[in-house]
Amino acid sequence: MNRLTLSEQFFRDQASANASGGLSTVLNRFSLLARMLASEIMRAGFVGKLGYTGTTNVQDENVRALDVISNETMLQVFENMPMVCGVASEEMEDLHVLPGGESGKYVITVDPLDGSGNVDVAGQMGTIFGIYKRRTTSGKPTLADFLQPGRDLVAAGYVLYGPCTMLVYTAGGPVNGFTLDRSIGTFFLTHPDIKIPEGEGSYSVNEANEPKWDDKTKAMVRAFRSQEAQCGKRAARYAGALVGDFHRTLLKGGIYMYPGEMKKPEGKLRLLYENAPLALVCEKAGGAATDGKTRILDLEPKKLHQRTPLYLGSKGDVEEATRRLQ
Ligand code: FBP
Repeated sequence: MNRLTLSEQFFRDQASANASGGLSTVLNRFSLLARMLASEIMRAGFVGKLGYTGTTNVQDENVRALDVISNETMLQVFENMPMVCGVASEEMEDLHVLPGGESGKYVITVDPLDGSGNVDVAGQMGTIFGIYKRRTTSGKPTLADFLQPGRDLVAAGYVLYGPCTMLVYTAGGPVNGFTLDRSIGTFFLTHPDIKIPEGEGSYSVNEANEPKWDDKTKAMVRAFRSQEAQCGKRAARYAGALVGDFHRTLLKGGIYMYPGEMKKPEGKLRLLYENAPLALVCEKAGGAATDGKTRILDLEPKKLHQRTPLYLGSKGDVEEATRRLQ
């Protein structure tokens, strides 16, 4: 079967978006990053890179060797390419100005290695990315270039590292999924124009957090668990990696939840480089995403590492979960 390659699709997207040509170059860089990290992750066990570094990141999370490697690889891929002037990364406290990108008109938001807790158990992991046009017109990028609502994303997507490596993205149009043929290092279109199913699938939440939730959240999750949700019966699935849980939800339907907690109402997941990019992919596939009250894509970020609760998946599931939380 004559499958489209990722590069060919990028150029089609660029033409339809009347982009200047820079966007496809940026997207091609994420394809390169995906192939490099897929290789790193596959070799990590052999080269003793599965452990912790002994340091903590800005999120006060223990940092694994692969978190550092993934972030450094991402910087190598995007430094000295004229299209991108700055990056906001989960692994870096402040925005990072990319050398050689001063005239670049894009900024990127990246979770280089999502689900890194799965690294030493050969579980699913991912990379999540968003691409914005900078708001300032020249010079070094500022916070204003990054603190944009998700609805202003030019493109967004994720890479899934699992039994196969997939890259799924939207440039404002359809959501297309590509699978890596490792033997020739090329992504091929395998999932054209993905649409999230309605009325079926799984609910995905870490139920061990139930004691931390408020009563409305407990009751809402219990409705899904007890098969009493009006949107239909759901299986329980939780991979412990947002990208893995979302990819299953995108293809099979249902809902992924990371609720806020009584002591941490903002929850765990980060708006700029986790929730907003996946919310764009989800909405372009016909789904929905809220923080339990507001559409994720309408949230105006105030800080680079701002956290929000996340309800992401089939429109009927997300609307019901959100309704039950009011
Ligand atoms: P990072 O690994 O990038 O920090 O992402 C956070 C995350 O690992 C998600 O991938 C995953 O869905 C969630 O945390 C799991 O959290 P918990 O272990 O509390 O259920």
